[in-house]
Amino acid sequence: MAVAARSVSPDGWGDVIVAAATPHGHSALALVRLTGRGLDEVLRQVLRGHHTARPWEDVGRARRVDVVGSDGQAIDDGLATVFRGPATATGEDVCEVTVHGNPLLVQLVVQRFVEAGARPAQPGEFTRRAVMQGRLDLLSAEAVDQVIRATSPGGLRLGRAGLSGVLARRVDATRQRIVDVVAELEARLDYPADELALENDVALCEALHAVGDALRSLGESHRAGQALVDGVRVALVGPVNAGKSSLFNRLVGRPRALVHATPGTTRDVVEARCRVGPLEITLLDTAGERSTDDPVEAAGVALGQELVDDSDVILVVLRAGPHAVDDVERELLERTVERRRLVVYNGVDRPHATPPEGALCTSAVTGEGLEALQKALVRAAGVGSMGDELLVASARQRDLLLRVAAACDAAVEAMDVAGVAVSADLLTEALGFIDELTGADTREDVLDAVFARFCIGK
Ligand SMILES: Nc1nc2c(ncn2[C@@H]2O[C@H](COP(=O)(O)OP(=O)(O)O)[C@@H](O)[C@H]2O)c(=O)[nH]1
Ligand SMILES: [Mg+2]
Repeated sequence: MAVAARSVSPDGWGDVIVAAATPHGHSALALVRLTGRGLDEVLRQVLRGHHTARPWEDVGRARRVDVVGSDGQAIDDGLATVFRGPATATGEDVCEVTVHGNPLLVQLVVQRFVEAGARPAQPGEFTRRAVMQGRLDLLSAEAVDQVIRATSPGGLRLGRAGLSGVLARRVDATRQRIVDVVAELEARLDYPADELALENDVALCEALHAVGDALRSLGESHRAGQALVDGVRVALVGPVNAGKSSLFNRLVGRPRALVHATPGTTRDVVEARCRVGPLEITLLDTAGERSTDDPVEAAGVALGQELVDDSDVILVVLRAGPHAVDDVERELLERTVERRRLVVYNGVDRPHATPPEGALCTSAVTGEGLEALQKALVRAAGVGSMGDELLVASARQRDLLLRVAAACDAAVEAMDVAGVAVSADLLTEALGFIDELTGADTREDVLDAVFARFCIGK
């Protein structure tokens, strides 16, 4: 979503924006934030201090205030704190007003500030201001969003690491290494007869390979990073009566889905969240696979398939036998072969169960194999044997990291074939990608894309 045209003052500050910084809902307190040039003028119309005439002049201290309507009546009372830019969250003057946590009240307070000259903020606009004012680089801004969205302790750690600048420092160091190589290549172009050139070529190529490899593995950590921040959607599919709903209940830890020996019991898609190892997993239980004359069951099967297409991991639940693989199972295995999936044979407690050797096996009745299944789910989500390495959770970051890595590889190849000048050009292009990554090159469309997914008030 594009941010509306802003009137920007000579110091680069934007117009006054306002938004609730806490979620819509009933709570003890809610926070309304404002920032921008001309903040005092807005506050002067809306805030009435209990103990001081102009609470906005009492910088950095929470002051008791009434939020006053245009009729002079108090809408609510609360605390207001004003911070003066540039040493603030946005780099501009900021005011935080705490009121009672009623969504209707919050709406009235925001509306009142708008009447007094503020503008409702766009998603992420506060953080965007911080980037525009040089208070945050783009990597840290994305980390703010990750800290807010994280669904697991690992996701929180990842976001916090981004905020602390670890990722930015790693990227800066890489940039410097590439700049050094470009400088060396430019020197070659100026002094082509340098006798050391050949020997140095090997060292340069090794340096570039190392940079490319490191960035590629960082870029590829995106799947694990995203799983930790956003969680993972896992859909259970399989023939009727394989035990999908029973396994679903086992994983969720409570009898959430209906289980019955009657085939076709599950019709609607049932969704529940559970914690599996380090991850928050959203499990989807679907209607069993079979051709049916019942239009409601058929609609359930179709809905299930749509949601399955949208999930990160597919858990194919088959009966542990004894029986040969039938057509329904064969078709299901073929249909999901390209997807990230786990095949589990359920019902190993039954007499004569004959699951294939080495397969993942469970009993939803005794709980056998559940732990192994949970571990396999975590691995399938890409969060296998992770140590404390740095991860990225933004697709934008992944794409740019992989582009820089590819440019480094191409530059190495060009050294032998197309020549040093081409290598230098490719690396200069790579530096452009790095600048886009960190936000050193803050193009409006890049900022639009990054902040569109933020929540309003952040
Ligand atoms: N013995 C045994 N029975 C199971 C197991 N899992 C499910 N069942 C039974 O199989 C029937 C169908 O189970 P359900 O979870 O509704 O299957 P779904 O159609 O795949 O969702 C029920 O009677 C369950 O009690 C298992 O691991 N062992
Ligand atoms: Mg079921």
